[in-house]
Parts: sequence; C-alpha cells; structure tokens
Amino acid sequence: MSAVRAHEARRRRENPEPGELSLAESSTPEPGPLIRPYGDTTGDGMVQVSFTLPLPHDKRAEGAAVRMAQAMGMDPALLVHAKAMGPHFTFFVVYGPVRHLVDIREIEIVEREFELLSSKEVNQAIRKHLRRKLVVVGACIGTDAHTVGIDAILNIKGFAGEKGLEYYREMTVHNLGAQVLIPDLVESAREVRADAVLVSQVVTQREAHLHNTRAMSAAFREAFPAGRVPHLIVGGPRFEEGSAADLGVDRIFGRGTTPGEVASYLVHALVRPTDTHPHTRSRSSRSA
Ligand code: B12
Repeated sequence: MSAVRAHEARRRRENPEPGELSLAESSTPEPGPLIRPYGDTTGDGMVQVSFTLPLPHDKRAEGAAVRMAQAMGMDPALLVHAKAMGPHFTFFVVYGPVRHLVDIREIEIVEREFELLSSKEVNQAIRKHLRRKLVVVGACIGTDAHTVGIDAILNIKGFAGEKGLEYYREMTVHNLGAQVLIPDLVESAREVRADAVLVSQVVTQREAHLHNTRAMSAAFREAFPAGRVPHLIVGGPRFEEGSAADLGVDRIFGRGTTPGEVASYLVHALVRPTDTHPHTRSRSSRSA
C-alpha cells in the first residue's frame, strides 16, 4: 500500500466523515459513531428484508422483487426466498448490502421517566398513599380481537416472568376483553370508578389504532368533567414513542412491555405521597 493510501486509510479510521465508515477496517468492538449493518464482515452493510408483491409467483415477480430491493439501496440484491401467497401474491426475502450510514450521535433516546418497583413496593405505595385499591379497566377496542397483549399485562399469569396486574393485592382489575365498544368502555370505567383505563390496539391497518385511540380519548373527555377523566393508557406493538399527547392519552406502551413496568408507572402517575392528584383522593371524595 502506498504511503498516500495508508495515510488516507488511517484518516478514515480515526476521523470518519459522514459517508465514511468507522468500523469497516477496524477490529475494535467499540461502535460508531458512523455505523452500517453487519453480515459476514464488520461494516459490510448486509441486510435481509422481506416483503410481499401483488404478483403471482413467476420469473417476472422475482425480477420485480430484485428491482424493488435495488430501489431500496441494496446492490447487489440477492433473492434468497420466494413463495406464492395464494394465486395473486408472492412473498420474498432478499439479502444484500446497503451503503447507508447511521450516525449514532444523532439518536434521541426517550428515557423511562419512572422508577421500576417490585410488586411489594407497588402494593405498599398504594396502601400507604392511596389508602384504597387502585382500580384498572382494560380492553381491546374497535374490531381488534388481539387480546394476548392486554392479557399479558393484566392476567395473573403475566408475561416475561412477571405476574400481571391481577396479582397485585392493592389493585382491582376489570378486563373487559376484545372488541369492546367505546361507549361501553366509558360506562364500565364510570361504574367501577376507574383510576386508569388500559386499552390495547394491535391491528394498525388503515391506522385503525390511531383513529380508535383518538375516538376513545375524545369519548372519555366528553363523558367526564375536566380533572376527573381516568388516566388513559394505550399499548400495542406499533405505537410511536412520544405520540401520547397527539393521540390524547396520558401514556403509550409498546412492544415488549412487562406488567411490572405498567404497575410501576401507575404508581408514578397516580399515587402521590402528598395525595393531591385528582385520582388519589379517597373514595368518598371522588365524584366519578
Ligand atoms: C395471535 C395473533 C392473532 C390471533 C389473536 C388471538 C388473541 N386472542 O389475541 C387471531 C388468530 C385471532 C388473529 C386474528 C387476526 N389477525 Co393477528 N396476529 C396474531 C400474531 C401472530 C401475534 C399477536 C400476539 O399475540 N403477540 C404477542 C403479544 C404478547 O404481543 P403484543 O400484542 O405486541 O403485546 C405486547 C405489547 O405490545 C404491549 N401491549 C399490547 N397491548 C397493550 C395494552 C396496554 C394497556 C399496555 C400497557 C401494553 C400493551 O404489551 C404486550 C406484552 O409486551 C400477530 C403477528 C405477530 N407475530 O405479532 C398477528 C397480527 C397482529 N395479526 C394481524 C392480522 C392482519 C389479523 C387479522 C386481520 C387476520 C385476518 N385477515 O383475519 C385478524 C384480525 C382479527 C381481529 N378482529 O382483530 C396482523 C396485523 C397487521 C396490521 N398491521 O394491522 C399481524 C401483525 C400479522 C401480520 N404480520 O400480518 N391474530
């Protein structure tokens, strides 16, 4: 290698610019700041994508899949799997390198704003400061029948090794199940004087999860006086972090949420030592 090329290679390694890869020639496991995917060798940019095209499975469809991958920046694009999905569609998996870089210095991280508590600490906080059971109502709304997510949070058997909210002695949980109509949810929340309403939305076709969440929030705000609206929480795998305010809810939980996180959050949001929060008043002083 000439002295000029060696110098240029060292400059790139030590001081990469956007468009240059810091890890490509390095064996250090220290990442970034500019990174690209890893397949066989560090920084080779290899990715695998899958998608479905509205074409019957034939040579033309396979060519279209390769073109699609190339248009996404994969060059060369290797078709590794193609399978007919009925007579009119084909599912593809394509593998190949991309040239895009990510500058990890630009990533904004939303930190958890509450402390994780054990179930014992959650129960103690509710008993000591709320001095009554914390009441939770949960449901899947709209036409959504995917109950596994909300059950993972609410059912006693729980999720990821953590017991669900039903396990917490100081919580009363009403799980209304699937396809609950918004007026019925509002009515149930009123009836049981819910502190928090937990709604699951898994289906996102035609942005159903966003429309349903906005409609649910609007219905609660119409039905309850200001300051008396139960704490509104939605969860599901495809909600965007940071979009709670835009959707009119208090908190969003995404993929991989555990019941312990939700229980800890409920204490953080609804159980205050000073007992000044509207939802933390004793039952006799609450007007529903
Ligand atoms: C199981 C399943 C079903 C089961 C549901 C059974 C049941 N009782 O729930 C059945 C077979 C009924 C079903 C039906 C359908 N399904 Co389906 N289904 C799935 C599947 C395979 C798994 C979902 C699941 O259980 N995940 C496990 C749970 C634990 O994860 P989760 O839901 O994300 O929940 C976690 C978090 O998101 C969060 N969370 C979720 N909700 C809440 C709520 C709160 C308050 C909080 C705090 C947290 C929280 O906490 C949970 C634990 O971490 C997914 C594909 C997949 N692999 O994800 C498709 C999937 C969700 N289904 C899909 C579709 C399209 C359908 C159907 C429309 C298919 C059809 N044409 O009939 C129907 C719709 C039925 C209906 N009316 O809703 C699509 C949705 C696509 C989209 N973009 O909307 C998926 C993604 C499959 C796919 N790739 O196409 N489905």
